Amino acid sequence: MHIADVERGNLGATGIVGGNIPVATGAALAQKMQGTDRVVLCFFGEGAANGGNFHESLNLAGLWRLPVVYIVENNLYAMSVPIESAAAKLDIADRACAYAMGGEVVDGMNVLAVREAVQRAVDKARRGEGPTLIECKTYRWYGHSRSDPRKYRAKEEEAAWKSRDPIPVFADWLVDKGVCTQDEVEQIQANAERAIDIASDFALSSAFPSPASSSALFMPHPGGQRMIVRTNAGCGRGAARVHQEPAECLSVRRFRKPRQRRCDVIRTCSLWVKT
Ligand SMILES: Cc1ncc(C[n+]2csc(CCOP(=O)(O)OP(=O)(O)O)c2C)c(N)n1
Ligand SMILES: [Mg+2]
Repeated sequence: MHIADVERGNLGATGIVGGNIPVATGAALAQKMQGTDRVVLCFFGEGAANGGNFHESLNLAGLWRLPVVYIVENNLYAMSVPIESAAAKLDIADRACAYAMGGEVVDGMNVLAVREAVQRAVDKARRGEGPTLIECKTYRWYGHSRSDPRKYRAKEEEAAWKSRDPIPVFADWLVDKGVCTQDEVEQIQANAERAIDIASDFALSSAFPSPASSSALFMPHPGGQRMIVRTNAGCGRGAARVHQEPAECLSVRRFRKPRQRRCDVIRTCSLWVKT
């Protein structure tokens, strides 16, 4: 979730729900002021659309005709809260007219429908015709987090959405239309899994940066820095010794149960080290 790649134009996610919406709006204002033809795509959930950030941002984007496409992934739940309990109107796209921009509901399970809607909105923004709000009706397979038992929704509802999983549905469509063969689809799948394996192996086997070289992983704390450790070499003070030699571990705050991931047992713990 919390990823960013600024060099490639990904300004990152934020732990503040809806916090990315004003950031995207500011980025779109920058594009307009600099006269580029770049268009900002801004993704968020339907829960975020009930926050003030959403309304303030869309108001300014509509007023200033900014080159931004707001894409709300309406997966029916904000954590555990069903949209019916949180919004008086169930189509978020209807809110676009309040800010003088186009609003469109799209089947978020249909890859090509989403692509076409976004392409239209991007073309419009490039013509100087301002922002669009696209609402993708979709679903989230799993819980909001690993500790979410999903008691707020029915297994039948989950199964009905899962039967429309856009990845296999789109793969079948490609084969049906003769765009590619079943073998090619399986090869693409295998390549994707391999890329994920390589990336996660690289992450797990990489050394932790030292507090001096990174501000991202470490948070200031009186007397030291908070450090999040993922390790298969023990937890708590042991992990501090492995990753932070010769830092002195001040205290271990918590650790989660070991979990099995492929062949590694990974423990996650949070501790403070003296630097
Ligand atoms: C400002 C703020 N309020 C509350 C939270 C806690 N919180 C994290 S996710 C979430 C639900 C967001 O709902 P939605 O945008 O629909 O995202 P989804 O749960 O579908 O991923 C909440 C309330 C937060 N991170 N930030
Ligand atoms: Mg949601």
